[in-house]
Amino acid sequence: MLCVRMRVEGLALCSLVSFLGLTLLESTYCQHLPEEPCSVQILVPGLKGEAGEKGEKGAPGRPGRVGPPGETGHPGLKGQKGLIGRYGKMGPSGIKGTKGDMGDPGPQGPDGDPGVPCECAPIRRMIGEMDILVAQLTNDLKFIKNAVAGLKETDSKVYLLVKEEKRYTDAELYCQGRGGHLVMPKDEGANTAVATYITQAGLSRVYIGINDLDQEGHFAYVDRSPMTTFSKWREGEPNDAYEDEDCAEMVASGDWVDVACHLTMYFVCEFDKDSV
Ligand SMILES: [Ca+2]
Ligand SMILES: [Ca+2]
Repeated sequence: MLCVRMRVEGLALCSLVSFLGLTLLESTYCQHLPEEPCSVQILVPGLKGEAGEKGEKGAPGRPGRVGPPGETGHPGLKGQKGLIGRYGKMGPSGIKGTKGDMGDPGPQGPDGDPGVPCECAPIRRMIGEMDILVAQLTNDLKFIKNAVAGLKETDSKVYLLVKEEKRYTDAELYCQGRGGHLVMPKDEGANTAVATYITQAGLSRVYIGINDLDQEGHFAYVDRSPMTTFSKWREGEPNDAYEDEDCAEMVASGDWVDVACHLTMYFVCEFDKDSV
């Protein structure tokens, strides 16, 4: 330790220090000269001492700094197969495939629950009425088909050859059901028109609207209008053969023949043009 201090100043300063009560500081600085505190002292190092005994092994030092990277090592062995990865994102839709074959029919299903009892009478009645309507429509359709097949018309009449074999009265009812009668040729022109009609159809005979049902031997038209001057009976007709010929047919030549009314044959209806 080096303590430099002027003596005079030291006296004054030390007095001040003592005065200030800093006796601790004084004893520290001037402990080697108790008689003359606060004198100048020069301390010289002593001789080098002998080597001390080897100390005990010190505590482990701190870890050193990270060294530079080493050389690349040889490739290691292939590792084991890893776990299955997560599903990837859904890819875009593919092209629509071709339709496959129809599968086999499945097994029959179980029986259904029993139905609820209903008031069937009205429904049955309704179904019956519908059946009648269907029958009527079927007949109408047949009529239309006949009509399309070939109506024949003159200035005042429309003739329809019906290719359904019917008895005389049924044939007349058929024509009446459509607003007409069995054909009633009342002049040569009308008779020729009907004759041509059946000839062109390849037929040899049809019912016409003439009969003597009301009074034997007195032929009249089916609408009960009387015969006038015109008639076209084939020679030898009407002969009422077997006393059973009260109806009339027209043959391909246009001549009339009285025949039995229960025969079934095609027939020709006529309709007034005004009512068609
Ligand atoms: Ca007769
Ligand atoms: Ca006859």
